[in-house]
Parts: sequence; structure tokens; C-alpha cells
Amino acid sequence: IADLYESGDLTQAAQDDLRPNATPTHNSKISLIRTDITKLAVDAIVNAANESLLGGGGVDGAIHRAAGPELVDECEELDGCDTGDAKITGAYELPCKKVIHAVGPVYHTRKRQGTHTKLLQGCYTRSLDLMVENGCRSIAFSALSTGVYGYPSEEAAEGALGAVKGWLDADEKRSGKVDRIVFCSFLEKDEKAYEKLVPRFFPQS
Ligand code: AR6
Repeated sequence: IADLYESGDLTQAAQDDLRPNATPTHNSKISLIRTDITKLAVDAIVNAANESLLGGGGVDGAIHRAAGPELVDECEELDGCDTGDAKITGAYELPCKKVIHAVGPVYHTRKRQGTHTKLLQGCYTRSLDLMVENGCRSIAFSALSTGVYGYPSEEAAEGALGAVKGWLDADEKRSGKVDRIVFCSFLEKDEKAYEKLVPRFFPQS
């Protein structure tokens, strides 16, 4: 993946890597991938945004650059977003159909308040609700809050996986509305955290 990324031709490789059970211990709807999320042709990708929803660095910057200027125009209409919540827009020049902008917690600030886990998990469950409400069947999450916002990788992966599992388990009809849930890492530390924790949350059936 790294070589292809540098050569700028990632799309086919990225799609090939989205096959079910990319590692043997996932249940059939969960995939892990390490790539640039802007290349993924899933129905919805989840951006790690801030409360303004007007763009920034990291994955937010990459998504806005790849989507083109119409994305920020639509975001300007949304009147921001609370931490722990998410809002949905079109995807413009991106290969996906929708972008879900989730605002993860700043780790150290929210840990002091004891709200970090609830806020991080809220981003995941709200994103899944928005996916279903908008007729999307596949979603790729970036590793929310694990960059600038300082969330430790394993703690973030544990929160993310727990939220997704809890959402799927809460209503048996939900699973039928979803084809694929992808956890898209960018750095090795996040990929390793998911590889370690996915079998615990989603053992092979
Ligand atoms: N594709 C997939 N993942 C990526 C990409 C990419 N192209 N680029 C970075 N990541 P961050 P946060 C990973 O800092 O911590 C922004 O300025 C990265 O390795 O983007 O939630 C916003 O506007 C990390 O694992 O988001 C906010 O102000 C993950 O994306 C603030 O940063 C999230 O890192 C949000 O901070």
C-alpha cells in the first residue's frame, strides 16, 4: 500500500483490500485497511472534523482538498457541529457518495471531565445512524481524534469498536442495513491497535 500510495495510484489496490475478512478473525461486515481514506469508493467516509466544520489539517484537510471547494460551501450552511456529534454532506469530487463529518473529543480536555469515551463513541453511533438514514450501506471511518486531538491509539480503537458493536447489537434489523464497516487507519500505530482489538469485539463466527 505504501508504494502504491507514493505512486499516486491507489484506488484499485484500496478496493481489493476491502474484501471481507481481510484478516481471519473479523465477522463478515468488518474490514480493516490502511490507506488514504479519500481514495475509498464506499458509500460514506467519516471525516475527523472540528466544531466549525470548515476544514482543517490532517484527514479533514485531505478530504476537503480532494472533494474540491463545493464541500466547504455546503459545510458553511450547517452551522457547525457539537463534539460527539456528526453531520452529513455530499462528496463532490471524491469517489464516495457522502461525507459524514464527525467531531471527536480533544483527548486531554475531555478526559479531565470524564466525557472522552462517551463523546468519541457518540461520533461513531451518530455516523452509523446518518449512514442508514441516508440510504448508505457501506462506511469507512478515519481514526477519529487519534491525530491532533491526541487520543491514544488503543484506547480510541477500543472505544470505536465498542460503539460499533453496541450499535449493531442494539437492534437486530441494523445488521441487515449495512454491507460493510471499514476502519481506515493511516499510521501503523492505529492499524496495529485495530488488528489487536478487532478479534476481541468481532470474533469469527
Ligand atoms: N486518510 C485517512 N486517515 C488519515 C489521513 C488520510 N488522508 N490523514 C490523516 N489521517 P487528525 P483529529 C489519520 O489529526 O485527531 C483537523 O485539523 C491520522 O493519522 O486528522 O480528530 C480537524 O480540522 C489520524 O489517525 O484528526 C480538527 O481540527 C486520524 O486521521 C482536528 O484536526 C485523525 O487525525 C481533529 O483532530
